[in-house]
Amino acid sequence: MVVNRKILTLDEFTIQQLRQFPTATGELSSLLRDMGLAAKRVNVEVNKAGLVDILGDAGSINVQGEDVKKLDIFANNQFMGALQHGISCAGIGSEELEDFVIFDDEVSNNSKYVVLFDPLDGSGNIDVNISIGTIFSVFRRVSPKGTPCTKEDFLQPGNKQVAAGYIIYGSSTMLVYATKRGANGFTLDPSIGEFCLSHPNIQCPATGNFYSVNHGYFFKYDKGVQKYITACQQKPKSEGGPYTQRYIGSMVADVHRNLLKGGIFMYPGTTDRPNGKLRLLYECNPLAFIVEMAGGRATNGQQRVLDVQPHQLHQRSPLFIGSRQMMDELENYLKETNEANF
Ligand code: P6P
Repeated sequence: MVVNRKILTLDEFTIQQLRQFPTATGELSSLLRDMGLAAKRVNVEVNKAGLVDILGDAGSINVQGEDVKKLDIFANNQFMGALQHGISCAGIGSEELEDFVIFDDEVSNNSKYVVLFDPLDGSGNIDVNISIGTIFSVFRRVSPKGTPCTKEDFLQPGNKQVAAGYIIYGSSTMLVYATKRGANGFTLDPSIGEFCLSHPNIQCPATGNFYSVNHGYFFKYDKGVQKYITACQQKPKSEGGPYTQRYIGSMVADVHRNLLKGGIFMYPGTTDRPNGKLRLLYECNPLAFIVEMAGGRATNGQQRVLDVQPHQLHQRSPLFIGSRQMMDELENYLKETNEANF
């Protein structure tokens, strides 16, 4: 019987990667499988969120007499639970939780990694059926194995990430993750309940004609950002212009489209929020890692996102991320107005 080895599941892919490194312990493969399992459970709930009237709104009791949790709390508990009951993670940081969670049990204290995640980014879009996402970042701990993980394990610059990924709950559900060996995409096949390799070795096109930004804040952006946005609108036809503005208010979806088709996503600082809205540790860093591994770039308007030294779990950062040539052009406008020391 010929086994179709072309369609690799996430588990088969991570094990295949593991086999290429005989000294590897398999903990990272196991961690990625844990994330995939939690993602499948979240996917079930996200897909029936539209039935909330039947299932009961968050905070109510559903027909089975169970507490209905807000979907982002549900998602947080799924990812935290999968990691805590696995063998690879010593602790987590989450957009949903005030402080780091140090698992502090014998297996976790001997685990190699810590994970930061936004369990359900863009969850405000659920009730209007717009794609949403989970974003995660994986670091090798710097504290000694055999002891509880510490804050320092989480507050490492993004260039120390071992892996990063996102799940997009959209027209199909996809898990995209990157290691230093590249970025790969897996689409959930509901008929077998497995993520299957659908986008091997993702390469972000060097340029594109999508630009993603909230135009409502235009007059609150720095002059260099305003000049770049205007340049996108005035691109001559000969340069693929005018560019198309695509911004759906769900960063994972916008970044995913730009990663595959080419484009730039911007969440700049503004006069009233100079550090912008997005969080460095579990939104900017992981997406920056993935896009850079696929050949793109990511900065905070002043420096490479992955070189920023974090100081606290929920700190914010401006974010400019996408195709290399579009990022280079943006950089020229920011430099022109002396707003960047790239
Ligand atoms: P604004 C969702 O809340 C989110 O964090 C990102 O997914 C999205 O790109 C951004 O905020 C939208 O923010 O201020 O433009 O509505």
